[in-house]
Amino acid sequence: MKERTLAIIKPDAVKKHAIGDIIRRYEEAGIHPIALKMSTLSKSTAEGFYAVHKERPFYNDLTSYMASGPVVVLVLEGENAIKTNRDLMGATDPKKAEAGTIRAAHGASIEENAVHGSDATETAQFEIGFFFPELNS
Ligand code: IDP
Ligand code: MG
Repeated sequence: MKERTLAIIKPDAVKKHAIGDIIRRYEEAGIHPIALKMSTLSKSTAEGFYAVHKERPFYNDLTSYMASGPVVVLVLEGENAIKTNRDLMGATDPKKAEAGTIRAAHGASIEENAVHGSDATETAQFEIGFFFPELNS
């Protein structure tokens, strides 16, 4: 099933100059960017995006980190894009991420783990609309 997912190349991966490598992995996996922008999120934008995590102990650190430098936000489209991207990303903790995944290659820590990817249909719809309201039908 052709679907869409939201991905973010996080500040640590942008700083390491891994944008090109990460987008190449999306393209090789058949999940193609249909929208893309680079910007530095404000703290309140990061808080809104991660509102689902607001009760978690790492929420304040996570949202400060996400606002600490430029990110690349992408909508990816392809067959089973949500799961394809989650498989490409690897486990949240880069130390536990399978070899060959983006987080194994570029993640620095459980927080600075290189990429975000929507985890389900509903979250993908919310996240795409959050950054690209013009795309939501
Ligand atoms: P996911 O990104 O693999 O879906 P989530 O559990 O949704 O993982 O967590 C969202 C983000 O919060 C993670 O990607 C990571 O940056 C950060 N995070 C998750 N767990 C921890 C933690 O235990 N300590 C610090 N940051 C965390
Ligand atoms: Mg998540």
